[in-house]
Amino acid sequence: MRITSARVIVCCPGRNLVTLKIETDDGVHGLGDATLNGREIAVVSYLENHLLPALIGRDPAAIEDIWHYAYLGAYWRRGPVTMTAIAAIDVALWDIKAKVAGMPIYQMLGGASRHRIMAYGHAEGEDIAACLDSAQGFVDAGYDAIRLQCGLPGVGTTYGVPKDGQTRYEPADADLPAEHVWNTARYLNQVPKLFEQARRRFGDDVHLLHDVHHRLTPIEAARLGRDLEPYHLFWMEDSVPAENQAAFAMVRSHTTTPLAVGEVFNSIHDCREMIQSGSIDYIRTSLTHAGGITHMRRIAHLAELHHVRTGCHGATDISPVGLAATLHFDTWVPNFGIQEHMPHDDIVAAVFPSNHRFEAGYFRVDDTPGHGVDIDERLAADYPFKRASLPVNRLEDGTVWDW
Ligand code: CS2
Ligand code: MG
Repeated sequence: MRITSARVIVCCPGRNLVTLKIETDDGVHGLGDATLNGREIAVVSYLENHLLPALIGRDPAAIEDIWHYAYLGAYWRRGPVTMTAIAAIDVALWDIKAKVAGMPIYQMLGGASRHRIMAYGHAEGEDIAACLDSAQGFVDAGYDAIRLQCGLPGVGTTYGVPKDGQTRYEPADADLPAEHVWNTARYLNQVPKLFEQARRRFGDDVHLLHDVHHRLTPIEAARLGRDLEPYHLFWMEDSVPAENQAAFAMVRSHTTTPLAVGEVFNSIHDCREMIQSGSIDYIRTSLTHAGGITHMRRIAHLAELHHVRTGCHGATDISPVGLAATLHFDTWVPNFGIQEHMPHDDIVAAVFPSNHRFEAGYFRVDDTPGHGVDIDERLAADYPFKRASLPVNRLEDGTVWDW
């Protein structure tokens, strides 16, 4: 069996999505997700100019060899663009291998470790009351886990809260970066009130999560973790910017609030220290941005040795292809924690018909060979790429800050 073609399909059915399609001389094709929110065309260029030409004529079954050819062979290693490109190839090859074997990907990995996958939904609102009303909808829908994000008094736009007119939160909503304003003090005062009211309204059993989105210093994160302890969160995510892995040990030393990190990571080296030092509880790396199934498996095995569970990134900038591959990974991985779920618009489901099911807060994959997702290329062509940039965040004095 040989690879005969490898093409990138870029479309924008409500948001930009990048798909790699690898075709073979046996007529079997595989799809991978190459979406990197706000940097899509960089990944397209890396694939089309540096990786895909070298795939033609290769054996698609040689996944490990092709992975190392793309990673070690690049010389300039790692980074989100490189590792998203490699991930797209990896997932497409796993899709092909599983289709040829007549098995769903989770069976190729070693079979199911669970019969359903717990997901968490995104409750959000411009203030505490609106956020809790949004959360009520998830409770009524049967979710066992809900992320809470709310606006801050006196701060115009903040992460995770739809702006006027947005029915669903999509941060990459402007051609060039929108500029947001941030106030840490107001945030640190507001979030404990949000969770205190949430526990009062919803009780102790529902899992509650929160995403700090990289905006605190270690001591501020330590304070927030301690202030949230009475509300026993499932996790506090991305509490500090993660280049400094040692910062997580400092936060950990001050609080028992579980710590999650990793959606911006793209290799095991980004998280090895913090996993080995026991500084985190959940690793959030995604198959789409961290080298695909082949590399994500390595990260999960390291995490398993240190009581760290997975909590894969699953925002809408992970395409249905990336999500489906992740669900097969979640079905298999022994140290599964939770799966993020931000539903795509209906039109996205039309472009990417898929077989996995979602009901009352839980995913289930079926036994369709591969990852179970395809792409309607004709329909995709009706939605051409439209540049969209993630925001830039500033403090009130104009200092650029983490978004
Ligand atoms: C967020 C993401 O879902 C999350 O946890 O951190 O939505 C993130 O803001 C986007 O993926 C950025 O493109
Ligand atoms: Mg996040």
